[in-house]
Amino acid sequence: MGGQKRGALIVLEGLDRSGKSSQCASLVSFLQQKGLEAEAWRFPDRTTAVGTMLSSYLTSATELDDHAVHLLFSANRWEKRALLEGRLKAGTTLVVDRYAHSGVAFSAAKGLDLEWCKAPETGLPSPDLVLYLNIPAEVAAARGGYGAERYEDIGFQKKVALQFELLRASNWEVVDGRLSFDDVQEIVRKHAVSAINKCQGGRDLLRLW
Ligand code: FDM
Ligand code: MG
Repeated sequence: MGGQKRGALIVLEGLDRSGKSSQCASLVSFLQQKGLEAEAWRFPDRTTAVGTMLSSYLTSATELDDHAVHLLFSANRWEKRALLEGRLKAGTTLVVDRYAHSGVAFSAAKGLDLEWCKAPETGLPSPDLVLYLNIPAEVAAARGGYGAERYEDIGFQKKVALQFELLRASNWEVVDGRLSFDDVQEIVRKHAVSAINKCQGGRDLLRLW
């Protein structure tokens, strides 16, 4: 074959304060130290025009209809799609802090129909691996408390956790987020390396859902 081997799309998901951001950063450094091409990504990407609208919604500077904001979160992924696919095809592994699963879980937790929430994400690149950092909402909240952003509330996070459970699929690995940072890190690394090897072995890039 001889073509360039693609990178893996690895997504970390979980409730707020489940440890996603620190584990993403740690995984990217680990992969880079192994000599692999790897980049840290996150959604929402607040640097774009759509991302600016999302950021002001999340800080409650603005109000938006639940459906409208759902579509903006999705648009924020679609506007990065070409770049994301280009990176993967060039051989770079992307470690992404939240993706379409957060999009669906947070909106469905507000009461929007699950299938309606999934529809705009249809056709986006499917993660090769979703690492779900599983943590009870109470434990997450006790970790230094939440900030002041919208959704940072135990009652709401419990609803989000129920929606995440409905999205679990065969490309998910559920990791116990109550383990120590080092223990979670070890499990995350093991699954990530295995996913990268499968992609280098020619695994096709699939589409949601
Ligand atoms: N969030 C995140 C959504 O509601 N929909 C989405 O599609 C995404 C990606 O935005 F409360 C929510 C989840 C979280 C908030 O995310 C901001 P960060 O990771 O805390 O910046
Ligand atoms: Mg947050």
